[in-house]
Amino acid sequence: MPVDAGGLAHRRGSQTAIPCLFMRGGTSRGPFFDERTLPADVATRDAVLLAALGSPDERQIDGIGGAHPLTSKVGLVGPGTRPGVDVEWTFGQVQPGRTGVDVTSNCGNMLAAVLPFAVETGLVVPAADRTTARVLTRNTGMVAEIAIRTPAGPDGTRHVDYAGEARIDGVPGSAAPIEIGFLDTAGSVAGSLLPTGNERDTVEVPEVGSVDVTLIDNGQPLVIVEAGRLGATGYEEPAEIDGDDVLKAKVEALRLVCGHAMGLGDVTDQNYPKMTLVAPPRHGGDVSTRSLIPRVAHRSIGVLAAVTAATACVLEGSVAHRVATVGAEPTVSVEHPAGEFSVTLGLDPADPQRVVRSGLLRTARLLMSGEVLVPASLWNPLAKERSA
Ligand code: NQM
Repeated sequence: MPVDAGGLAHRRGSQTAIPCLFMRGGTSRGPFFDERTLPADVATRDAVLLAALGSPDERQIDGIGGAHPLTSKVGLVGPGTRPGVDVEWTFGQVQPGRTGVDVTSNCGNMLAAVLPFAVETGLVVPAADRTTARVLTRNTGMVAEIAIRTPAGPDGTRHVDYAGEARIDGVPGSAAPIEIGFLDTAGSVAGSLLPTGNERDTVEVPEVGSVDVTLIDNGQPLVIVEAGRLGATGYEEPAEIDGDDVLKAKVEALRLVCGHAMGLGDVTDQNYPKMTLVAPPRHGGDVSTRSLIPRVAHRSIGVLAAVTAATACVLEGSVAHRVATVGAEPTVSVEHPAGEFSVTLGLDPADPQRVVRSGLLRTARLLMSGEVLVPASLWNPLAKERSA
């Protein structure tokens, strides 16, 4: 039987209990909800999500967030309402230490858990050993085709298979593969693949001087810069980057200037663009990366950040192309602190500089099924909703 996320939100003494599945998606994790069980009013919904994760406390001690951007995420899933779409979801980034639920950009890691969630909760009913669905990420209008394994058990009922042989760097052990194919991810937040129209720009930043960057968005808006240009090697451990206030100040100063150049305005309080420091590969891959998302170092690399960095590698003239060793191969191996991330790019035969699709492998796992509790003073599902 599929796990039922538990029906409707309900009162439990002084608290409100909300059905939720706690899932790992790729190298991220967080609670997933059937969005129909949450408050319809966005301000109340966001207050509930912040309380559920424990933000704005930096340690998220009074919630179930993991006190790091990668473990402080939520997924709000619902049935497809548009033609050709089976499932729709909204990704929410909740930052430790900050208020607000950011729904502006994508998360390809959390995306990996969406179809498993939909099967677990009966939104999608599997009919074969392999279930494919088209999933719309509402944040940016991105559609992905996703395939998971759904074998039949002894009683004939199909379930999500989490066990398998697929390994992704950044997650211990192995699990069942989840295949993700993206089409048309260019310009997810910045409006176009190259928002300045250039493969490489030179920007002036008082803290850094004159620096070459590639400003690009193939699913995730990125500033790509040679690590050496910021006084880094590009091979640092994430903890070294997090502990280097001088480097982080340079990165943030560069990010603010590039935010304007990308047409994103003042990005001081935004979670984009993310920053990617590149260097020549060292472990048999095509390029080495260190990501900041955007103020904390990523333990590996985001999914659409990897797609976007791989795309930059094939663009002659880009900062990434300069240090990368990409050949005619359609698969780009992006090295990161925990290993590597392979992205298979589909190039336009008429224009091999144009990436028209990308494919990659992730894994996910249902970690816990139950209810998350928030104070009923924030949301009382028995009473008329009020704005937070
Ligand atoms: O870029 C981190 C992650 C992400 C987002 C981030 C992601 C993506 O690793 O698609 O997956 O950049 O904030 O989960």
